[in-house]
Amino acid sequence: MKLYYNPLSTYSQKVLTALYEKEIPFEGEVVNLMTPEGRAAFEGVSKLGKLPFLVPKEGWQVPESTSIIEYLEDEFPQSRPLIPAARFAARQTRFMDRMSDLYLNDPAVELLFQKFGFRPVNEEKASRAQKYLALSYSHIDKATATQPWLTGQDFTMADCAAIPPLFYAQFVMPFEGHTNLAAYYQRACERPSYARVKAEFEPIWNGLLSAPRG
Ligand SMILES: N[C@@H](CCC(=O)N[C@@H](CS)C(=O)NCC(=O)O)C(=O)O
Repeated sequence: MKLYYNPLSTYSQKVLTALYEKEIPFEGEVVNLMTPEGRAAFEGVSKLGKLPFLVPKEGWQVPESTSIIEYLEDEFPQSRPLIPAARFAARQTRFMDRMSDLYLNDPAVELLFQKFGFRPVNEEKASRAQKYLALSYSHIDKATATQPWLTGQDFTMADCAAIPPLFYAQFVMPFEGHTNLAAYYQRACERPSYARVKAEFEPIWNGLLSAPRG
């Protein structure tokens, strides 16, 4: 099973966190979508051109981070579950996964890319992104006041989705005033799965921050 990913990509980090939680072996191939050659080569593998992308030895090749985790859940039933068996808890997990992708990950990336010049500054998009990010912060802060993880006592797909964007979100909206959110992210950093993901991407990120920009 091969995973096409980039260590800096939040959606790749979401799937890597799930793979490490589940202790499922895979072959990783790093893709660089920032260069025309890297993008063209990857579009030969997946026309969608989006990371992550999972290619099992046989059968359906899976794009979309949530679908990849659902695939892992079904195909590796002995591994640590990331979607609870109980229907209500499963629905909550899937709901928080969607909320994290749409109203935390995408806005954090929009603001980060505008801040660092990868996307043109657009006040309207920025203020919408800030609104969603603030709502997500409040929600996570409230949810984690009484439980360690987003949907309860267990680490789930919702946490795989929410944690990676929080690293970048801090650069555009600090956690100040959200002590439970800050503690939640700290807990995530101590979780072996995400700690492993972070150990791979953080040095690359720090290198980018310290590189001279023209
Ligand atoms: N909904 C997709 C989003 C994937 C996505 O946007 N990935 C980014 C990297 S984090 C990407 O491939 N961007 C390249 C592009 O949009 O051209 C998922 O959950 O996997």
